[in-house]
Amino acid sequence: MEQPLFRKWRLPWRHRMQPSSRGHRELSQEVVQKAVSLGASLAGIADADALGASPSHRAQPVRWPPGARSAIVLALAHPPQQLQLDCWDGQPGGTPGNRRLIRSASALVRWLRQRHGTAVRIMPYQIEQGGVFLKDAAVLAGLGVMGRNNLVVTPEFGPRIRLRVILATAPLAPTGPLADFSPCEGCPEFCRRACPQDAFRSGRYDQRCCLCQMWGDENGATSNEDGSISYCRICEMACPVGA
Ligand code: B12
Repeated sequence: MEQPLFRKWRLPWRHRMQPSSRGHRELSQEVVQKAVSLGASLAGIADADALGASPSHRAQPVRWPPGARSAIVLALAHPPQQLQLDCWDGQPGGTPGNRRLIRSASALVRWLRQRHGTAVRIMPYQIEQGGVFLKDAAVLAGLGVMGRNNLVVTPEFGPRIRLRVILATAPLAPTGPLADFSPCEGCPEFCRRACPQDAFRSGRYDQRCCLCQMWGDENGATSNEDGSISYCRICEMACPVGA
């Protein structure tokens, strides 16, 4: 029999706490503020059903934890001054930046359980390991919009962020999507023109070109002295938004 992904989702909080929509909004804001106080550069909430129906999840359905009602999205800025955050160093968690995101997410999970008795789960990074599509989550949570570089572009940090999602059974008011933010409109596409593999030559992002670049990176092109790997980030760094 399939194991429930939320071990504690039948906690009595459901009976104790039936917040009004104002209550949902207040709780949502409290969660976002807490996430930021725990180290996230940005945080937001997406409705879990809307996320399940988002373009990537429609194209490739994932195993969805039963009872999930909200997706809490955390972002950590990865600015050019802190390149080490994105070095794949062979340690658990992959990169120092991802480990920081995991630490913030774990602390938020503890807080949500203790303070609100909410059942929560940090979702894995890889889709094949049960993860969700993080960019779709970030867009629905209002952290940013899909840019022409195929990345989420935020007003504050452009596309130079890394993401993590926590699913929760609590009904939290969504904080997005963003209105009135169209950073790519009228832009001469610095990102697309800068791609060393010309991955946008067809007018759409071609994952195969990107993978070619990344294999090259693994084979030495951008390996660091300590053996860690810094994968290509040229389409992120070329973006003037939030720079
Ligand atoms: C597999 C993967 C890769 C693969 C394939 C990428 C791909 N897009 O096909 C490879 C290894 C090539 C790769 C490359 C990179 N990746 Co990657 N990758 C992932 C991973 C694990 C899954 C993404 C995936 O398979 N998507 C499915 C494909 C089909 O989606 P897609 O091409 O993006 O197209 C979808 C969206 O555009 C969406 N969409 C389009 N329009 C709209 C509109 C709305 C409203 C919504 C909601 C959605 C939406 O629908 C499309 C169809 O599904 C995610 C983590 C995660 N769990 O989500 C990170 C992730 C997407 N990668 C990330 C990054 C940073 C990179 C790289 C810069 C490499 C690097 N140095 O880290 C490059 C950038 C390439 C690029 N310009 O897109 C970040 C993106 C952060 C951001 N600002 O958006 C993520 C979220 C990981 C993280 N640590 O946060 N990646």
